[in-house]
Amino acid sequence: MATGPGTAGSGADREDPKNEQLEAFRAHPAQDLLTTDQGVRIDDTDNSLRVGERGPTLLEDFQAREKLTHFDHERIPERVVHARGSAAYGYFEAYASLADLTCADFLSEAGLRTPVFVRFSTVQGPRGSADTVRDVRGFATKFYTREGNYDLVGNNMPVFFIQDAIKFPDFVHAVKPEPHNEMPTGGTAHDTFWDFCSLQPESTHMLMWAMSDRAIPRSLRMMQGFGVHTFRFVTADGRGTFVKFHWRPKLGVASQVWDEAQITAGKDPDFHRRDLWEAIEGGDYPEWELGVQLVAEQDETGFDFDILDATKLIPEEEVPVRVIGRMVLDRNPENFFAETEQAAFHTANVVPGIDFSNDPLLQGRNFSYLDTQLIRLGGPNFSQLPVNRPIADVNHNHRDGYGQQVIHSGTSYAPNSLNGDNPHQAGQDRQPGVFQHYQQRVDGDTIRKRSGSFSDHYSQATLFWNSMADWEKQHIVQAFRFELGKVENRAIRKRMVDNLTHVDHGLASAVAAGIGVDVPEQTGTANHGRSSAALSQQNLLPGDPGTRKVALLAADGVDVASAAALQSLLKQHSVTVEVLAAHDGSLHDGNGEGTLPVTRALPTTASVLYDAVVVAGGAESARTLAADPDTRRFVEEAWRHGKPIGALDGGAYVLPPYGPADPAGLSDSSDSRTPTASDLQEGVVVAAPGENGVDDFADAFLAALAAHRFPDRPPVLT
Ligand code: HDD
Repeated sequence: MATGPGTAGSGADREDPKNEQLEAFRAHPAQDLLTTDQGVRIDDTDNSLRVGERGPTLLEDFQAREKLTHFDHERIPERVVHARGSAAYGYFEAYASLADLTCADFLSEAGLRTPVFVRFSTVQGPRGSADTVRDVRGFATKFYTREGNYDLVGNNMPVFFIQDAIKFPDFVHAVKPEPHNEMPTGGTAHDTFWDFCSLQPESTHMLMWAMSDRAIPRSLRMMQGFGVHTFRFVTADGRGTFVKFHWRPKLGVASQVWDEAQITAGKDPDFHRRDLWEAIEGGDYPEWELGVQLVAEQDETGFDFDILDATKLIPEEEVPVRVIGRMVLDRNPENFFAETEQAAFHTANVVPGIDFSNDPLLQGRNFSYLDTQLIRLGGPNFSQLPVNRPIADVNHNHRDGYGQQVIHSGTSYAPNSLNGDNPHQAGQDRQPGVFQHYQQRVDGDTIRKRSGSFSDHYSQATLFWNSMADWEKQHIVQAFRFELGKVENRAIRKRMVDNLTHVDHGLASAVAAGIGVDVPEQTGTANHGRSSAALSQQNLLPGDPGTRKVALLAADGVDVASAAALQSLLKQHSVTVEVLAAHDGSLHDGNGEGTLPVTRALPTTASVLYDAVVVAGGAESARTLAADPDTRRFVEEAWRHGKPIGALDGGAYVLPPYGPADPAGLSDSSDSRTPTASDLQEGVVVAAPGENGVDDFADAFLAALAAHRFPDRPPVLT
């Protein structure tokens, strides 16, 4: 087992057939002489071969030519969408046999583990764009099953912008940066995107999701995933059941706020990538449960929407989600290019027991993914790349092509007599482990027309809006105002507002008021008043603060004992406390009783990179912090972003509502200045002086962390 950088700890040690397969392809750092590609040992790679010390370089220098040529060819085209991504390996574990629904082997047995590779992504931005832009997140899972690879290529939102794949190039041309100036990077706040969407009302439901906080996740580990389309489960005897797939994060669904996301994009453009990587390296393996919504074939048309329409979800109140297994990601890739970049997903990579529906978006995707890999990965042999290789045996008559890695012998055609007609075909009779398409009767005229059952573009957008908590509604309005406020063309703004009147008149009016558009008349479509609790993030918080990151602000004179006690108490709940100070190194205790190691110097980090902030105890430390503009900014930013804020004994001076205007006025005795519980605003926790102070503080602070945000707290400090 490799142990170099990027190889996670215990997760790498479990039994894992995919990992064993990858090991054969790993090249560990050589402890030997440098060679050329041909294995010839090299004496010097720093100087090219030249005529005299100051003379021209010789063409004869095969070493320089090889080195430069390889370098010149190191880049491949990035993905046309979802270019920016991060990935990890892990496993899926089935909870029970689903043999009554599907013959898929990986769902056939309780406890059966299947290796997986999951790549998360943003959609709009290029490979080097920031993680925390407002965008849909890709959630693509490759299951290396014993019956071949199954790819579930989903997103963190359950619907999509368009209904028919033939519109995808139009949509992507509109969402990508403007063609003349290649702006903006990573976001949708520009004219072509809103021009397209305002003219394409089928995008309205997805726009509601994209303008909600779902588009600015706190972490890739705290997002739901959805297969989006209706697929089919198929049993061994050919019976079908429609199925929608849901991934549910164990850590709950949590988001940043928009101001925070924008600052994060500058402070740490790799925020999500780093978070995923560090969680896995640290043994906090992210976990999701896989759920399914099942619809019997005969109930296909029993909804007030079409289940083949990818702009619709099936409300969980109508069809509950049945949980069928869990997925754990416990191993980071070792080489970003080889694994994350070369991973090739394809919606048509299905295994026996899983099949398609006639969703026209899915049908088109089934063409596009294979097609795109041919140009991106340079030919038809990309499934031989280590990350893409199935663990199932591969036997076929495909030959040759760029990058062929296999030395095939014997025949490559069927039928043949020279190799006993091998590899032989399984035949049409149903056999275990052999893919057979679901048999459906199809009858109709050749027609280029959308079904009438796809024509209601607003009811579910309204359902989503109605299901939001007040603060979620506010965020949606603010997001529309931000995005449309950046649209130069006023007619586009107006057209979009007009569309929103069909969702909810209050929403349309609130958006209009912010972007200089006249508040529209109430139009024909009245809000139907229905809602679905499952759609609100308010109902999806974990109730467990595990893996959150807390900043403990401190200075010399800190109360080391209470700081260390807090670190250890929160660690028991998998919460990390990092000590931040003006300088790196360590801090001296005010009582001369020891030192507190500093995790990071304040200038190297930022408030937005933490879930919460605590001001350490100790009067001298508090006095220094209260006078420090960087500390005040840190706390104020956390406050503005609705985060839990805490203070250990004495530290409350630093919290702006309680601290003195003139820090010089601080007395050495902190007790008299400690605010009482009734003074405190939501999400503010202050330790009471005394022996149990830190324990009680830790309990209350953990509860505040689990609540994630306090959107009702006044955003501005008074
Ligand atoms: Fe797509 C990549 C998800 C519609 C064509 N798509 C891609 C990825 C994800 C999705 C997660 C990144 C995979 C990876 O990590 O490598 N796409 C979706 C979802 C859709 C969807 C959930 C709607 C339900 N996509 C869609 C349509 C088309 C495509 C309708 C074309 C007809 N998607 C592509 C692509 C990409 C891609 C151009 C770019 C890179 C790649 O495939 O491998 O083929």
